[in-house]
Amino acid sequence: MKVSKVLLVVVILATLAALVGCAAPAAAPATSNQATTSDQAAPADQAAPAEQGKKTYKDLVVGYAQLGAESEWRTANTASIKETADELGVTLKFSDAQQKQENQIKAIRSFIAQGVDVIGVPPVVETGWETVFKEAQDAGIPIILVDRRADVPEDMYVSYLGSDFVEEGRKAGNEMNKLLPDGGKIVELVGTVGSAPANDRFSGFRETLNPNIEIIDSQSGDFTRAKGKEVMEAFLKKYGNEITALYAHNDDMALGAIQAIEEYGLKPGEDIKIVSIDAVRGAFQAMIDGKLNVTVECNPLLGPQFYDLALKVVNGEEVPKWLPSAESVYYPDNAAEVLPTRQY
Ligand code: GYE
Repeated sequence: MKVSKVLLVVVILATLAALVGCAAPAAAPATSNQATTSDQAAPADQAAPAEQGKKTYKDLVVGYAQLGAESEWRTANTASIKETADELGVTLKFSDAQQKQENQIKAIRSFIAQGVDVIGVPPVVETGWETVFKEAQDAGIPIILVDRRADVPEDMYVSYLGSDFVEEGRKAGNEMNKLLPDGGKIVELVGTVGSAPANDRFSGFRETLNPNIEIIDSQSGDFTRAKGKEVMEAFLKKYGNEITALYAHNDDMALGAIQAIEEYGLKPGEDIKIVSIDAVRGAFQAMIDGKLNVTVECNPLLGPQFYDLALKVVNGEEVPKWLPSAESVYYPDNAAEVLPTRQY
Protein backbone atom coordinates (compact mmCIF):
# COMPACT_ATOMS: atom_id res chain seq x y z
CA MET A 1 0.00 0.00 0.00
CA LYS A 2 2.81 2.26 0.98
CA VAL A 3 4.50 1.61 -2.35
CA SER A 4 1.32 2.32 -4.27
CA LYS A 5 0.86 5.54 -2.23
CA VAL A 6 4.36 6.54 -3.16
CA LEU A 7 3.59 5.60 -6.74
CA LEU A 8 0.44 7.69 -6.64
CA VAL A 9 2.39 10.66 -5.36
CA VAL A 10 4.97 10.10 -8.07
CA VAL A 11 2.23 9.87 -10.71
CA ILE A 12 0.58 13.07 -9.41
CA LEU A 13 3.89 14.87 -9.33
CA ALA A 14 4.72 13.62 -12.81
CA THR A 15 1.31 14.73 -14.07
CA LEU A 16 1.80 18.12 -12.48
CA ALA A 17 5.24 18.34 -13.98
CA ALA A 18 3.79 17.38 -17.35
CA LEU A 19 1.07 19.97 -16.93
CA VAL A 20 3.62 22.58 -16.08
CA GLY A 21 5.61 21.34 -19.01
CA CYS A 22 2.54 21.68 -21.20
CA ALA A 23 1.89 25.06 -19.75
CA ALA A 24 5.27 26.18 -20.83
CA PRO A 25 4.58 26.13 -24.54
CA ALA A 26 1.15 27.55 -23.82
CA ALA A 27 2.89 30.40 -22.06
CA ALA A 28 5.22 30.77 -24.99
CA PRO A 29 2.85 32.79 -27.12
CA ALA A 30 2.24 34.98 -24.10
CA THR A 31 5.96 35.51 -23.85
CA SER A 32 6.19 36.18 -27.51
CA ASN A 33 3.21 38.49 -27.15
CA GLN A 34 5.16 40.31 -24.55
CA ALA A 35 8.06 40.27 -26.92
CA THR A 36 5.81 41.78 -29.59
CA THR A 37 4.59 44.35 -27.12
CA SER A 38 8.09 45.22 -26.12
CA ASP A 39 9.04 45.29 -29.79
CA GLN A 40 6.22 47.76 -30.33
CA ALA A 41 7.30 49.57 -27.26
CA ALA A 42 10.83 49.66 -28.59
CA PRO A 43 10.57 53.26 -29.77
CA ALA A 44 9.24 54.12 -26.31
CA ASP A 45 12.15 52.21 -24.73
CA GLN A 46 14.39 54.31 -26.83
CA ALA A 47 12.34 57.30 -25.73
CA ALA A 48 15.33 58.91 -24.12
CA PRO A 49 17.32 59.37 -27.32
CA ALA A 50 14.10 60.05 -29.27
CA GLU A 51 13.14 62.73 -26.73
CA GLN A 52 16.50 64.31 -27.33
CA GLY A 53 15.79 64.15 -31.06
CA LYS A 54 12.45 65.89 -30.62
CA LYS A 55 11.99 69.35 -32.03
CA THR A 56 11.57 72.35 -29.79
CA TYR A 57 9.91 75.68 -30.59
CA LYS A 58 13.28 77.02 -31.70
CA ASP A 59 13.54 74.34 -34.41
CA LEU A 60 10.02 74.92 -35.65
CA VAL A 61 9.44 76.64 -39.01
CA VAL A 62 5.79 77.54 -39.54
CA GLY A 63 3.99 79.05 -42.51
CA TYR A 64 0.84 81.01 -41.68
CA ALA A 65 -1.44 81.91 -44.60
CA GLN A 66 -3.50 84.61 -42.85
CA LEU A 67 -6.70 85.49 -44.68
CA GLY A 68 -6.71 89.25 -44.35
CA ALA A 69 -7.01 92.28 -42.07
CA GLU A 70 -10.76 92.82 -42.36
CA SER A 71 -11.69 93.34 -38.70
CA GLU A 72 -10.51 94.16 -35.18
CA TRP A 73 -10.80 90.44 -34.51
CA ARG A 74 -8.37 89.68 -37.34
CA THR A 75 -5.89 92.33 -36.16
CA ALA A 76 -5.87 90.73 -32.71
CA ASN A 77 -5.51 87.27 -34.24
CA THR A 78 -2.54 88.33 -36.39
CA ALA A 79 -0.89 89.96 -33.37
CA SER A 80 -1.35 86.78 -31.35
CA ILE A 81 0.16 84.60 -34.10
CA LYS A 82 3.16 86.94 -34.59
CA GLU A 83 3.85 87.83 -30.95
CA THR A 84 3.60 84.25 -29.74
CA ALA A 85 6.08 83.13 -32.42
CA ASP A 86 8.52 85.80 -31.21
CA GLU A 87 8.09 84.82 -27.56
CA LEU A 88 8.60 81.11 -28.25
CA GLY A 89 11.41 81.52 -30.78
CA VAL A 90 9.41 79.89 -33.59
CA THR A 91 10.44 80.89 -37.13
CA LEU A 92 7.26 82.27 -38.68
CA LYS A 93 6.63 82.87 -42.36
CA PHE A 94 3.53 85.02 -42.51
CA SER A 95 1.43 86.19 -45.42
CA ASP A 96 -1.78 88.25 -45.71
CA ALA A 97 -4.19 87.18 -48.46
CA GLN A 98 -6.42 90.27 -48.34
CA GLN A 99 -9.56 88.13 -48.11
CA LYS A 100 -8.75 86.34 -51.39
CA GLN A 101 -8.66 82.54 -51.53
CA GLU A 102 -6.30 82.56 -54.54
CA ASN A 103 -3.75 84.50 -52.46
CA GLN A 104 -4.05 82.01 -49.60
CA ILE A 105 -3.49 79.15 -52.05
CA LYS A 106 -0.42 80.92 -53.48
CA ALA A 107 0.95 81.41 -49.97
CA ILE A 108 0.44 77.72 -49.11
CA ARG A 109 2.27 76.71 -52.32
CA SER A 110 5.15 78.99 -51.46
CA PHE A 111 5.35 77.51 -47.93
CA ILE A 112 5.43 74.03 -49.47
CA ALA A 113 8.27 75.11 -51.79
CA GLN A 114 10.18 76.49 -48.81
CA GLY A 115 9.74 73.20 -46.95
CA VAL A 116 8.23 74.55 -43.72
CA ASP A 117 7.42 72.06 -40.92
CA VAL A 118 3.75 72.97 -40.52
CA ILE A 119 1.25 75.21 -42.31
CA GLY A 120 -1.49 77.07 -40.44
CA VAL A 121 -4.41 78.43 -42.42
CA PRO A 122 -7.77 80.07 -41.65
CA PRO A 123 -9.64 79.25 -44.89
CA VAL A 124 -11.41 82.41 -46.06
CA VAL A 125 -14.26 80.26 -47.44
CA GLU A 126 -15.07 76.61 -46.78
CA THR A 127 -14.80 75.10 -50.27
CA GLY A 128 -12.03 74.76 -52.86
CA TRP A 129 -9.12 73.51 -50.72
CA GLU A 130 -8.64 69.89 -51.71
CA THR A 131 -6.04 70.38 -54.45
CA VAL A 132 -3.65 72.54 -52.48
CA PHE A 133 -4.10 70.56 -49.25
CA LYS A 134 -3.26 67.42 -51.23
CA GLU A 135 -0.08 69.11 -52.46
CA ALA A 136 0.92 69.80 -48.85
CA GLN A 137 0.03 66.25 -47.87
CA ASP A 138 2.17 64.84 -50.72
CA ALA A 139 5.06 67.01 -49.55
CA GLY A 140 4.60 65.61 -46.02
CA ILE A 141 3.67 69.00 -44.56
CA PRO A 142 0.82 68.89 -42.06
CA ILE A 143 -2.00 71.45 -42.30
CA ILE A 144 -3.57 72.90 -39.17
CA LEU A 145 -6.86 74.74 -39.73
CA VAL A 146 -6.91 77.78 -37.48
CA ASP A 147 -10.01 79.88 -36.75
CA ARG A 148 -12.05 78.74 -39.79
CA ARG A 149 -12.86 75.25 -41.02
CA ALA A 150 -12.53 73.94 -44.59
CA ASP A 151 -14.92 71.53 -46.25
CA VAL A 152 -12.39 68.74 -46.91
CA PRO A 153 -12.10 65.09 -45.78
CA GLU A 154 -10.81 64.85 -42.21
CA ASP A 155 -7.54 63.18 -43.21
CA MET A 156 -6.47 66.27 -45.19
CA TYR A 157 -5.70 68.26 -42.03
CA VAL A 158 -4.29 67.26 -38.67
CA SER A 159 -6.38 69.47 -36.43
CA TYR A 160 -8.86 72.35 -36.36
CA LEU A 161 -8.32 74.99 -33.69
CA GLY A 162 -11.22 77.42 -33.45
CA SER A 163 -14.62 78.41 -32.20
CA ASP A 164 -17.98 76.73 -32.31
CA PHE A 165 -19.62 79.22 -34.67
CA VAL A 166 -22.99 77.44 -34.62
CA GLU A 167 -23.06 77.83 -30.84
CA GLU A 168 -22.22 81.52 -31.21
CA GLY A 169 -25.20 81.86 -33.56
CA ARG A 170 -27.43 80.05 -31.07
CA LYS A 171 -26.31 82.37 -28.29
CA ALA A 172 -27.03 85.40 -30.49
CA GLY A 173 -30.53 84.03 -31.20
CA ASN A 174 -31.20 83.62 -27.46
CA GLU A 175 -30.06 87.17 -26.81
CA MET A 176 -32.32 88.50 -29.58
CA ASN A 177 -35.27 86.65 -28.00
CA LYS A 178 -34.55 88.36 -24.67
CA LEU A 179 -34.36 91.80 -26.35
CA LEU A 180 -37.58 91.28 -28.34
CA PRO A 181 -39.96 89.40 -26.02
CA ASP A 182 -42.95 90.59 -28.05
CA GLY A 183 -41.32 89.70 -31.37
CA GLY A 184 -40.23 92.07 -34.12
CA LYS A 185 -38.72 92.54 -37.54
CA ILE A 186 -34.98 92.20 -37.83
CA VAL A 187 -32.28 92.56 -40.45
CA GLU A 188 -29.09 90.52 -40.60
CA LEU A 189 -25.56 91.46 -41.65
CA VAL A 190 -23.95 88.22 -42.78
CA GLY A 191 -20.16 87.67 -42.77
CA THR A 192 -18.08 86.72 -45.81
CA VAL A 193 -20.25 84.60 -48.11
CA GLY A 194 -19.21 80.93 -47.99
CA SER A 195 -17.07 81.29 -44.86
CA ALA A 196 -17.50 78.88 -41.95
CA PRO A 197 -18.38 81.59 -39.40
CA ALA A 198 -20.99 83.16 -41.73
CA ASN A 199 -22.56 79.80 -42.59
CA ASP A 200 -22.66 78.63 -38.96
CA ARG A 201 -23.69 81.92 -37.34
CA PHE A 202 -26.51 82.08 -39.88
CA SER A 203 -27.82 78.59 -39.09
CA GLY A 204 -27.17 78.61 -35.32
CA PHE A 205 -29.13 81.86 -34.97
CA ARG A 206 -32.15 80.37 -36.73
CA GLU A 207 -32.07 77.34 -34.41
CA THR A 208 -32.90 79.40 -31.33
CA LEU A 209 -34.73 82.48 -32.66
CA ASN A 210 -38.37 82.71 -31.51
CA PRO A 211 -40.99 82.29 -34.25
CA ASN A 212 -42.50 85.72 -33.46
CA ILE A 213 -39.27 87.35 -34.73
CA GLU A 214 -39.15 87.78 -38.49
CA ILE A 215 -35.89 88.15 -40.39
CA ILE A 216 -37.02 90.62 -43.07
CA ASP A 217 -33.66 90.85 -44.87
CA SER A 218 -30.22 89.27 -44.75
CA GLN A 219 -27.21 90.51 -46.76
CA SER A 220 -23.44 90.12 -46.57
CA GLY A 221 -21.29 92.92 -45.16
CA ASP A 222 -18.13 90.82 -45.70
CA PHE A 223 -17.12 91.20 -42.01
CA THR A 224 -15.94 94.81 -42.58
CA ARG A 225 -17.06 98.07 -41.01
CA ALA A 226 -17.35 99.90 -44.35
CA LYS A 227 -19.53 97.20 -45.92
CA GLY A 228 -21.59 96.88 -42.73
CA LYS A 229 -22.39 100.59 -42.91
CA GLU A 230 -23.20 100.47 -46.61
CA VAL A 231 -25.57 97.50 -46.32
CA MET A 232 -27.29 98.95 -43.24
CA GLU A 233 -27.87 102.18 -45.17
CA ALA A 234 -29.61 100.16 -47.88
CA PHE A 235 -31.70 98.31 -45.25
CA LEU A 236 -32.78 101.61 -43.70
CA LYS A 237 -33.65 103.07 -47.05
CA LYS A 238 -35.81 100.06 -47.83
CA TYR A 239 -37.47 99.33 -44.47
CA GLY A 240 -36.97 102.51 -42.37
CA ASN A 241 -38.73 102.42 -39.00
CA GLU A 242 -40.01 98.91 -39.64
CA ILE A 243 -36.68 97.51 -38.41
CA THR A 244 -36.74 96.65 -34.70
CA ALA A 245 -33.34 94.99 -34.44
CA LEU A 246 -30.11 94.04 -36.17
CA TYR A 247 -28.11 90.83 -35.95
CA ALA A 248 -24.52 91.33 -37.18
CA HIS A 249 -22.18 88.36 -37.63
CA ASN A 250 -19.31 90.47 -36.24
CA ASP A 251 -18.75 93.63 -34.22
CA ASP A 252 -17.09 95.54 -37.05
CA MET A 253 -20.20 95.31 -39.24
CA ALA A 254 -22.32 96.31 -36.21
CA LEU A 255 -20.07 99.33 -35.61
CA GLY A 256 -20.46 100.38 -39.25
CA ALA A 257 -24.23 99.87 -38.99
CA ILE A 258 -24.36 101.99 -35.82
CA GLN A 259 -23.00 104.91 -37.83
CA ALA A 260 -25.60 104.33 -40.56
CA ILE A 261 -28.44 104.21 -38.00
CA GLU A 262 -27.29 107.44 -36.36
CA GLU A 263 -26.97 109.17 -39.72
CA TYR A 264 -30.49 108.00 -40.54
CA GLY A 265 -31.68 109.71 -37.36
CA LEU A 266 -32.49 106.68 -35.20
CA LYS A 267 -30.89 105.56 -31.93
CA PRO A 268 -28.81 102.37 -32.19
CA GLY A 269 -29.30 100.20 -29.11
CA GLU A 270 -32.72 101.75 -28.45
CA ASP A 271 -34.82 102.24 -31.59
CA ILE A 272 -32.92 99.42 -33.22
CA LYS A 273 -31.56 96.77 -30.83
CA ILE A 274 -28.25 95.23 -31.86
CA VAL A 275 -26.67 91.83 -31.20
CA SER A 276 -23.25 91.06 -32.67
CA ILE A 277 -20.35 88.64 -32.30
CA ASP A 278 -16.60 88.86 -31.42
CA ALA A 279 -16.48 91.00 -28.21
CA VAL A 280 -13.67 93.28 -29.44
CA ARG A 281 -12.85 96.45 -27.50
CA GLY A 282 -14.81 98.63 -29.94
CA ALA A 283 -17.93 96.65 -29.05
CA PHE A 284 -17.39 97.28 -25.33
CA GLN A 285 -17.09 101.01 -26.02
CA ALA A 286 -20.32 100.90 -28.05
CA MET A 287 -22.06 99.11 -25.13
CA ILE A 288 -20.75 101.73 -22.70
CA ASP A 289 -22.20 104.39 -25.04
CA GLY A 290 -25.55 102.56 -25.06
CA LYS A 291 -25.38 101.84 -28.80
CA LEU A 292 -24.92 98.07 -28.74
CA ASN A 293 -27.00 95.65 -26.66
CA VAL A 294 -25.00 92.40 -26.63
CA THR A 295 -21.78 90.95 -27.99
CA VAL A 296 -21.12 87.22 -28.09
CA GLU A 297 -17.45 86.40 -27.59
CA CYS A 298 -15.24 84.80 -30.24
CA ASN A 299 -11.66 84.43 -29.10
CA PRO A 300 -8.93 85.48 -31.60
CA LEU A 301 -5.94 84.86 -29.29
CA LEU A 302 -5.09 81.54 -30.84
CA GLY A 303 -1.27 81.88 -31.04
CA PRO A 304 -0.27 79.86 -27.95
CA GLN A 305 -2.59 76.93 -28.73
CA PHE A 306 -1.57 76.97 -32.39
CA TYR A 307 2.17 76.58 -31.76
CA ASP A 308 1.52 74.00 -29.06
CA LEU A 309 -0.42 71.96 -31.63
CA ALA A 310 2.23 72.54 -34.33
CA LEU A 311 5.03 71.29 -32.09
CA LYS A 312 3.06 68.22 -31.05
CA VAL A 313 2.30 67.44 -34.68
CA VAL A 314 5.93 67.61 -35.86
CA ASN A 315 6.96 65.45 -32.92
CA GLY A 316 4.41 62.81 -33.88
CA GLU A 317 2.27 63.31 -30.78
CA GLU A 318 -1.47 62.82 -30.89
CA VAL A 319 -3.60 65.94 -31.23
CA PRO A 320 -7.38 66.36 -31.11
CA LYS A 321 -9.21 66.75 -34.41
CA TRP A 322 -10.98 69.84 -33.01
CA LEU A 323 -9.79 72.12 -30.23
CA PRO A 324 -12.67 74.49 -29.43
CA SER A 325 -12.09 77.82 -27.69
CA ALA A 326 -14.00 78.74 -24.51
CA GLU A 327 -16.21 81.81 -24.97
CA SER A 328 -18.68 84.08 -23.15
CA VAL A 329 -21.43 86.68 -23.72
CA TYR A 330 -21.13 90.37 -22.65
CA TYR A 331 -23.72 93.06 -21.83
CA PRO A 332 -23.69 96.87 -21.36
CA ASP A 333 -24.24 96.73 -17.55
CA ASN A 334 -20.65 95.74 -16.75
CA ALA A 335 -18.96 96.76 -20.04
CA ALA A 336 -17.05 99.64 -18.39
CA GLU A 337 -15.68 97.28 -15.76
CA VAL A 338 -14.71 94.59 -18.27
CA LEU A 339 -13.21 96.83 -21.00
CA PRO A 340 -9.85 97.45 -19.26
CA THR A 341 -9.35 93.70 -18.86
CA ARG A 342 -9.92 92.94 -22.55
CA GLN A 343 -6.81 92.00 -24.51
CA TYR A 344 -8.40 92.69 -27.92
O1 GYE B 1 -15.67 86.81 -36.22
C1 GYE B 1 -14.71 88.23 -37.85
C2 GYE B 1 -13.53 88.02 -38.72
O2 GYE B 1 -13.21 83.98 -38.62
C3 GYE B 1 -14.01 84.09 -36.42
O3 GYE B 1 -13.57 86.65 -39.03
C4 GYE B 1 -13.43 84.82 -37.57
C5 GYE B 1 -14.26 85.98 -38.03
C6 GYE B 1 -14.54 87.05 -36.98
O4 GYE B 1 -13.32 88.90 -39.68
O5 GYE B 1 -14.63 89.46 -37.18
